[in-house]
Amino acid sequence: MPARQIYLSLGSNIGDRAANIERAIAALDEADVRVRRVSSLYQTEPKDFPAQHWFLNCLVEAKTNLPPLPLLDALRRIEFQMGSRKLVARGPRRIDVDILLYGRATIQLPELQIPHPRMHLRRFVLAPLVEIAPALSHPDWGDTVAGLLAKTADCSQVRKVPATP
Ligand code: PH2
Ligand code: MG
Ligand code: MG
Repeated sequence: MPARQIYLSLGSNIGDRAANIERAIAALDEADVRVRRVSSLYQTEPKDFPAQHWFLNCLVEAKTNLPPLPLLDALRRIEFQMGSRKLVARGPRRIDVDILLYGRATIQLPELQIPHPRMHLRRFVLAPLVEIAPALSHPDWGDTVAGLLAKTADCSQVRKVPATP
């Protein structure tokens, strides 16, 4: 299978959030997910389940030979090995790694939907994605990610963390 370009959203709101994201990115490389680009970190207001700490989120572009479901398994393993447990749906998480896009594929399985069905509703996904791939589009959208960000109804707060020199 040829390597596919994928986009992953990473988030953490428990413990040392920046260290958690850094560790997960390092673990991706060991799981046959070759990281190509990483966005800035963003401080983001919690969505869907408001009574929790703010998240740090970032976006990763990578290449992988793993088919979609083995990729999902590899990401679940990274989350589990880092001690991340999903106690509440959309609640607090040490690390969460979600697949947004897998090449130009559309996947509708109970355990995996690609493109991620809520990504256009999430400024914490779109803002870092626009930073690394503004012109990216998918056949299901008829729009670029920059267009999705311009049109999103989500007005939750997303603040880019300035790079440390
Ligand atoms: N993840 C969720 C639910 N809400 N909010 C923000 N800001 N960032 C996230 O990564 C996030 C969320 C479920 O995975
Ligand atoms: Mg998530
Ligand atoms: Mg997840």
